[in-house]
Amino acid sequence: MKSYVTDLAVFGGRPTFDAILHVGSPNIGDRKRLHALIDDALDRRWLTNDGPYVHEFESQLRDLLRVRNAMVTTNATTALMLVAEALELRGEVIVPSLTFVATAHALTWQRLTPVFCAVDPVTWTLDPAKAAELVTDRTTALVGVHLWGAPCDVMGLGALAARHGLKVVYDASHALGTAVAGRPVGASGDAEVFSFHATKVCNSFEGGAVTTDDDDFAGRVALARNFGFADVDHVVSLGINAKMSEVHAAMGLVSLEALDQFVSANRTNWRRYSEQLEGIAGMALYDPPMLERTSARSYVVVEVQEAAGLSRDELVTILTAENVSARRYFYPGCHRMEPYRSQRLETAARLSVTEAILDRVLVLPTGSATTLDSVDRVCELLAFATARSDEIRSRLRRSQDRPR
Ligand code: T4K
Repeated sequence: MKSYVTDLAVFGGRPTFDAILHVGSPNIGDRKRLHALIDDALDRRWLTNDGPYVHEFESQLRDLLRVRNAMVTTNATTALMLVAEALELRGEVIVPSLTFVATAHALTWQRLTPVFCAVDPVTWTLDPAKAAELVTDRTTALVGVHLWGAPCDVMGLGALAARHGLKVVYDASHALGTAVAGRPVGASGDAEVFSFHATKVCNSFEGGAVTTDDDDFAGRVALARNFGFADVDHVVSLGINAKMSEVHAAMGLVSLEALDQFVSANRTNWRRYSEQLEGIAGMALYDPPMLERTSARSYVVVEVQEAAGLSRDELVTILTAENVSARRYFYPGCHRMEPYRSQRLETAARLSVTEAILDRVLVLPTGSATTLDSVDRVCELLAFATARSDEIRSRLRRSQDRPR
């Protein structure tokens, strides 16, 4: 508990946390079960290439997401690349700049041109009306991102795609556990892509998946994932190695078994953040109003508004010194990262909503490794800092001005 501004670690006080409280600390399921599964794989001497755990993981994903096909991959970035290859995308693809850079990089790696589009100011997901303005005769697809588990305007994007004969792909890396009107995301558009990276609600250390109801397309993805092999000695298309190993699939299975527990921990933390942040000026919890949506609450995303009296970056400085690893995801936006920054200078003007969000966004720690006590202490810090914003700001400025 801090009593004076000088108690803050940024001004020399003792940090609130002895060890770093990570924003993406992994959820870890039953270790004994994981070890047993790995032992079995070793005994079986079948370590990768379409093994039994990969099959089981895919089968469980199909059931969970209520989708006809789920193909697991090394990670979501390669999953996006496989989708672009299997859909034979060419030319330009419309995509939000408000996403992890992997969404854009996967397209660029496929020699496609990402065209960065504005997001809706309330949902922060791809705005179909703005996307419509960017369609040219070179456009072949739209890639929507279910940002922080908030589903895109699937109807609006689907209608736009149908009008122009475009493919639609959803980057659902954040959206395991999101359902709209009781239906899990995973079966919309031509394909959806999930991530099972260590920081995701369900992780396989590294991993991803392509999900789709289209069986022919799924067959093409499965081929592309394994060098294009249709059978032994029989290569029928361009492919790459994007196969998930048995150890990764074992971790995925153990994570899925504990998914309800992880989601429950997230929801408990989210409610506590919601209660605590309500009383703090300028701390608006991102929770877009969407009808009949359920969310795994895997992310706690705060918009730092004027009323906080401190900027988002000042708060990040304060929290980091206290050993709270809060992040500015996805600052400064793909369009301000290379290679995109040097390529298209006109994008910044049309991305003013995106840039305003990226200047204010603060992602706070959650997940099963974050206790309610930690949530309380993070919120206490935010309450303390915002209540003494004037003094803190002038001290921060003075310390910046001081010669080193
Ligand atoms: N599309 C979207 C919308 C995405 O958000 C992502 C990935 C992708 C596509 C691509 O998915 P993958 O190809 O990765 O499957 C992290 C993740 O690496 C990345 O997967 C994720 N999004 C992104 C949002 O976050 P970084 O660069 O922030 O990672 P890093 O190493 O800074 O770690 C983040 C936090 O988690 C830190 O507080 C440290 C902590 N952490 C991390 C790891 C790996 C741990 O405590 N333990 C760990 O094992 O990207």
